[in-house]
Amino acid sequence: MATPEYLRVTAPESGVLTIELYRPDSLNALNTQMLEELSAQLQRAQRDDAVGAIVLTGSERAFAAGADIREMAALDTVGVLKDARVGYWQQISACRKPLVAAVNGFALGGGCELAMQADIIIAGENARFGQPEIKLGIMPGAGGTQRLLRAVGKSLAMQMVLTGEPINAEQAQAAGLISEITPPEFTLERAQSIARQIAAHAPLAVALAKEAVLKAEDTDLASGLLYERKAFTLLAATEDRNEGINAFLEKRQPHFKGR
Ligand code: CO8
Repeated sequence: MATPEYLRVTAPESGVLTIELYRPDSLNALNTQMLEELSAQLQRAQRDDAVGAIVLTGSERAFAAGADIREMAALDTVGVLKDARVGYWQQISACRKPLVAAVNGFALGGGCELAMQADIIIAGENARFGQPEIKLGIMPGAGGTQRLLRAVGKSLAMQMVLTGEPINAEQAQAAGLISEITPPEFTLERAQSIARQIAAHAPLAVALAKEAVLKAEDTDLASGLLYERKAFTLLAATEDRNEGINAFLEKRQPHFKGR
């Protein structure tokens, strides 16, 4: 695989792959190539047993200030319909391994939507989450009306989408969009530490647990509970489940094999 131009990727360490969005001249604006590179890295990570969890981060000034507006300006309706980014975006959402976003600075438009693709968001005190598309005469197009509503509820989602004004880290935490706030210099470290904890667990249990929690976002309670029960039952057939329980009973650390 070619070396990415707009990402900096750190080799997996203790089961954690770290991917940094890297387009410093434009506050990590998401252009087609960056999304293609990100999608390719996530797909590769899914096939790599050395990766148990992924951390996605940006710079201290910006996680990502949105889709690349210059690139968007060139697209008419047909161009938008044929936009390759949609495919990359879907591949990013389909990532089965846990994704932890470490967000400092601006997470706007597509940047906020990308952070919401993560399973866990850790944000620096300087983080700003917003959907400013309305100010450009457009609207969110990659989850900002759907995932944001599920994350923060109707009133705040409407306020953000219709005014275009961002919220700060404290507001984001109070609303449930993010789980923790850190000083900006520790955001990545904290996200990596959470990812390491996840990566140390049995990979199949982690994958099914992630799937079941995500299921809750788009199903009724009875179907979700049924789904959870089936996934729970499936895990009873894994070697790692026996190892986890035996290790507990034998008062030792488990050695999971992903089987
Ligand atoms: N696209 C392209 N370039 C950008 C973007 C962007 N989204 N954001 C910032 N930049 C560039 C600026 O043009 C500037 O470049 P230059 O120095 O060459 O002029 C550089 O980054 C630094 O930016 P500023 O000088 O503006 O920095 P400030 O600190 O003054 O302002 C802001 C920071 C407030 C973040 C400001 O840059 C801004 O408002 N940016 C645009 C934010 C925005 O509107 N984002 C939403 C874009 S639309 C979108 O995301 C639709 C999502 C659809 C998803 C599709 C996926 C399939």
